[in-house]
Amino acid sequence: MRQQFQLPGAHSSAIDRRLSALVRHLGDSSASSMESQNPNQTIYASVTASFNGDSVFSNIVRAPEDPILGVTVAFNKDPSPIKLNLGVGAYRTEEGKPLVLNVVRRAEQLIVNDRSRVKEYLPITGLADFNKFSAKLIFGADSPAIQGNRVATVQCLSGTGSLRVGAEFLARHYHQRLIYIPLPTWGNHPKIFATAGLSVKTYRYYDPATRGLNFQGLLEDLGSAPSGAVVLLHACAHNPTGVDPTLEQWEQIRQLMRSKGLLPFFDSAYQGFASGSLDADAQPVRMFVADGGECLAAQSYAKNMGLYGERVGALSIVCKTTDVASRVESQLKLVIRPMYSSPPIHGASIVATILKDRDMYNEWTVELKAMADRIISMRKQLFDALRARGTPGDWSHIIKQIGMFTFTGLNSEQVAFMTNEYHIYMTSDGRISMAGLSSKTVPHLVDAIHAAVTRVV
Ligand code: PLA
Repeated sequence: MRQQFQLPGAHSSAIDRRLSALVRHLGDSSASSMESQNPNQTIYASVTASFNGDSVFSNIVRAPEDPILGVTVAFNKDPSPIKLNLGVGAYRTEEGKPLVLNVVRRAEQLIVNDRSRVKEYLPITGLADFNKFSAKLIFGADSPAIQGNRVATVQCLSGTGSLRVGAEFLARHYHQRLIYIPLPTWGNHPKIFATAGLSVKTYRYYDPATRGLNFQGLLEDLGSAPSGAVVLLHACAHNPTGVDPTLEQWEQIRQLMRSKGLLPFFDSAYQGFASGSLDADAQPVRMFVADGGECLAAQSYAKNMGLYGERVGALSIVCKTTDVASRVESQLKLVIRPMYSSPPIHGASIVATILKDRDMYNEWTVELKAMADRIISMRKQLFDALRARGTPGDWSHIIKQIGMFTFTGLNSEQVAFMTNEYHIYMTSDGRISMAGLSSKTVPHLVDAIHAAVTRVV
């Protein structure tokens, strides 16, 4: 019997010995009982087979890199000293360095020095103060929904995790499984919702001809959506287009959606990054809450507090009554517990420390405004430089668009050319992260765009 354990043709006696020891160990315990149940198919056979050659995963097909995060993977492999990463939406300083906000460092110091803080598990719903202040941040301190105690807020893993928990909740408990997302939208949206089991449809949003909002198309598509359908709305600084509805247009969208009973699901990943004001950027969400109706909102602190890798975010579900909100929260716990049990403590403690303290909150708003202003100034510099260079095309959309990204209108061949010839990395849809640009790198980008539009058609 033991002969079965021999590896045919194996020359490594060390491996042989370890394998034999392992199989003996298995044979002494579980294997013998399995053998007695099924004498023709022993565990020995499967152990030797997997060591013999073919992996049990040998049929796995290699997956493509993520269209956004894969840009960074390619960028990291490029040895060129002039390379520039305008792919992922991550803020960089004028020196091209990632930024940790001073107020975040200050909050971290306080946390580290506070010996009463421990590392116990948070509740399933996360840090209570974090949830309370996050809801206030997006809905406003005087929000009727907060005052009426009818918001269920749970701490989640940044914006993505908040969207995913919201999607799972809807798939389990909401009568309509259809969600409408804008065309185009952040590339992860359709995957998040489809993975949760929702059916995903698009509504018209961007008009390539005007490089602006296709408002008519949007109204028509939402107008013909079935009653009760969920609608994903970017709260501000639409990704990838940088095109937002005006407040008047938001009001029309609100009226249409409420009249048809469509359920708004806001993705708020850039609060404060669009205008530099946290309150102004939350205005569209607050309009929908002010009418007393229900909605979902996913918040991320990745960009506006620079907490990318800390994975801090919140999902809020605004309900009609306190009782419904508390039942909703009880079900959110059932979604979260088998997914990741409870959220991490550190990032949420940073956010809560800052949001709770008036002085730190103010310091944050100043630093946030400085980031937003630097992005706005990069728009102006890029636009001016393209004009000065005489690059063919109307580039006014660069200064009209809002938030972290410019949707340049460059096609995928032009993008590939810029990457190959100029080592400039961006997503293939022509989106560039303005936050990755600096005064020093504008001339290089302008050279690349000029060459792309004059040489690659
Ligand atoms: N929603 C939108 C609209 C986003 O653009 C992003 C991030 C998220 C949610 C999720 O962010 P979070 O999970 O980190 O909080 N979009 C980035 C990064 C900045 C990415 O693709 O993950 C982007 O480059 O588009």
